[in-house]
Amino acid sequence: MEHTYTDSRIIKTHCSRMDHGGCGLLVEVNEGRIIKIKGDPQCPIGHGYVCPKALASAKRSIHPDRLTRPLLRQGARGEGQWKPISWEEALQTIAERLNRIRRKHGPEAVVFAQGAPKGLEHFVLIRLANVFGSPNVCGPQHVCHMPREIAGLLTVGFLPVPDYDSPASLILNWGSNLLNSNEEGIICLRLIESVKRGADLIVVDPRKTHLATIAQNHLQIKPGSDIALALGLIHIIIREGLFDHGFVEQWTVGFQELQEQVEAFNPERVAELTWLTPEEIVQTAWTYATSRPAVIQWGNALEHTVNSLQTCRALLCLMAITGNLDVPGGNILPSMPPVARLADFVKAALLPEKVQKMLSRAFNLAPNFMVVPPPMVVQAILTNNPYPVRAMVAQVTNPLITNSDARRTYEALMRLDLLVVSEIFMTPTAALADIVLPAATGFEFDDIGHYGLAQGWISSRPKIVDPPGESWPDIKILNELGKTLGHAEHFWEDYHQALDEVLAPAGMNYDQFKERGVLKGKEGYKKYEAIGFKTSSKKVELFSRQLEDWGFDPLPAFSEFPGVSLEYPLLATSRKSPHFFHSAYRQIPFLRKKHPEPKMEIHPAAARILGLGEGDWARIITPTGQIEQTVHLSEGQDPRVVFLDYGWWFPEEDVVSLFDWDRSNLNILTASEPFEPAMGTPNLRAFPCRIEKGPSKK
Ligand SMILES: Nc1nc2c(c(=O)[nH]1)N[C@H]1C(S)=C(S)[C@@H](COP(=O)(O)OP(=O)(O)OC[C@H]3O[C@@H](n4cnc5c(=O)[nH]c(N)nc54)[C@H](O)[C@@H]3O)O[C@H]1N2
Ligand SMILES: Nc1nc2c(c(=O)[nH]1)N[C@H]1C(S)=C(S)[C@@H](COP(=O)(O)OP(=O)(O)OC[C@H]3O[C@@H](n4cnc5c(=O)[nH]c(N)nc54)[C@H](O)[C@@H]3O)O[C@H]1N2
Ligand code: SF4
Ligand SMILES: [Mo]
Repeated sequence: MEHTYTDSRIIKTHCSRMDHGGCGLLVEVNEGRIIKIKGDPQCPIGHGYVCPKALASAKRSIHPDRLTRPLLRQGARGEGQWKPISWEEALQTIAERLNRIRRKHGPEAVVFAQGAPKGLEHFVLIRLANVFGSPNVCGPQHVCHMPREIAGLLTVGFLPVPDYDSPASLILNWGSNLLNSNEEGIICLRLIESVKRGADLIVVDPRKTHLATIAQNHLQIKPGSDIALALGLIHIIIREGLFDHGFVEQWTVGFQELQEQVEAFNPERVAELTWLTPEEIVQTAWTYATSRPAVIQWGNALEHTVNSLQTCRALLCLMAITGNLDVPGGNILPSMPPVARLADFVKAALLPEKVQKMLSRAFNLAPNFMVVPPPMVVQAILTNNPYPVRAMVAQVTNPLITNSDARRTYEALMRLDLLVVSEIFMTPTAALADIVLPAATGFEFDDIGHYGLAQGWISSRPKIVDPPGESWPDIKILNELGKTLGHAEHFWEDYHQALDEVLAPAGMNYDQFKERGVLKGKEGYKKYEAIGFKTSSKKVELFSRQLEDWGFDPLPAFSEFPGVSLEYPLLATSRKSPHFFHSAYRQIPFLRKKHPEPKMEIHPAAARILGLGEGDWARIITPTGQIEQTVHLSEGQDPRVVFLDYGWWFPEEDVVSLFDWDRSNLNILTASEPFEPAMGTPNLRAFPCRIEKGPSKK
């Protein structure tokens, strides 16, 4: 019988926690349950867009497998035996054990870990670490955003983001697939609108994505060779005099050195390195340099090789010498609204020695981004080098699936004296914990979106429904843990005060912010004309003295990394799925039905040689490990390239196998070395592999 709803209300909010969030939503609620989710056409961020993940978010909230009570491990680590305990007991136990470890090994022996930030909890976690005295907050930023952000800070003094508010003449879409990823709240609809308004589109991607099919040009690049293409484009733009002479003269340093650096990257050489044709390279250089304004939509794929920082530097040089920085329709510096300064909110002043003490201190750049790359934490746990790490407090992360070299990550987590994991579902990582804390998630508590992400706006995400059972928002968990650890003076009586603290400089509290929905910074372009660029020379540093002082290449440079061999003849790469967020949501039938199994995409010609047919299981093997995925034949990529699915585990399998965490998990194949020398990025794309027919013989 159909249920009739009596008193339904529509609440305006912002999508949250299915990814980084952003889209304005109209959520219909009845009797405490979400019954319908629609995009809000009035939202200045999403323009009414809504994706499959958001449509599934109500189902996630009421999923029967949600964690609802704090759990204490019984028996051996990973045996899957738990005892429900009260929050009081959980917090007391964690606090006692953390304080014991702090007394014995020092506060740096406790690592605070988070994956991709979802909301305010990331910054409350950093605050807790600073208050506790640990310099070690661990996160995946070395493969997510920091290569772009740090390259941006060094080169132009900010992270340039694409401006879709003003029309562009050309979009150069490079290693990004907004149609699947809507990365960092840059919603794909904005890019599509810009194309419809007349912008030309060039896509640089080893795969024929949907965007590539609607583009004027698709450069089907060899995975991992983006730096060579960027240097090749700079070579032609300088050689042909296509650069913005006025801007280069007035606003850059190191142009001469850059010109010498790219001398060797002529179209013929670049064509060999990238599998493109010299004509494609020359034409792209001309089109990019002569279309004004032109915007580079750059993505995460550029941050997944040992050339991550230098690739991003090269793209910044392109934006600069063509005069596309901070102009309407180009790559701009968004001004943030007047919210609390990050350093104040995280109480950075409590730990002035943080940079000297971080596990990543040897990486001159890594300390700049507040977080330690996970491989360094793994190394310290396993070797006590540079010092012992004995405990991890983790939230919003599933490192057994998302860290490079997953098996070594497993060994490290097994070795800890204490692992606390805050989660919404039991995951392979949570299954190894001593204490699992049930977290509330999107729609279940008041949150602020995009604080600290430098996109120029923040959004409100008011609570709409109650969280299940005894689950708590991560902000509340951290706030209560901070007080239980004995640091009440640095925390709040009630976690809602954290939200008010962020908003205070804007002259409003959370209730007033909820009414506003989105708070944007001041608009305006070419801010550098008044104050210069925020670099030491006040100009764009094509040549970076700072990098030179630190012992790194001061000019965007190309370094070779392990290529294919007879034993490992194919190049593997990956991309994000539109239906999942990294390792999450495979337990939600609405999403799983759209993508039931891990799929490897391979060209029919390559598959034929290997005897593989559509739907077969195949083993993918690298020097680090082997996994299995199903075969999907696709002419969308070069026969020398395979696209692997990323983020797989099987929530339907049993907990003792850690939900078959190592059967199809891409990161069983990846290594943490070699890595980018300044910030530790390993090769997650463009790694050589071998493929054989049949499932693993486990
Ligand atoms: N090989 C390879 N590795 C990669 C990448 C790649 O492309 N290839 N991508 C990298 C990138 S860009 C990133 S950002 C990282 C991501 O790495 P992670 O952030 O570790 O990835 P997720 O799978 O999103 O893990 C988040 C976990 O948080 C849980 N969760 C969701 N909402 C909440 C909440 O509100 N509270 C709490 N406590 N938990 C919640 C989810 O159930 C999920 O298990 O992975 C990196 N690793
Ligand atoms: N649905 C969904 N949305 C997400 C996420 C998710 O897991 N699922 N994750 C979020 C996070 S944390 C991030 S960082 C972003 C990332 O989102 P994006 O920046 O879009 O990154 P990816 O999807 O990893 O890869 C983008 C494109 O790079 C291509 N590619 C692969 N290898 C190479 C290469 O060597 N060179 C070039 N030029 N291109 C290559 C892929 O084919 C793909 O089309 O997405 C965010 N949004
Ligand atoms: S793209 Fe992200 S923010 Fe937008 S509806 Fe989908 S999950 Fe939500
Ligand atoms: Mo990411």
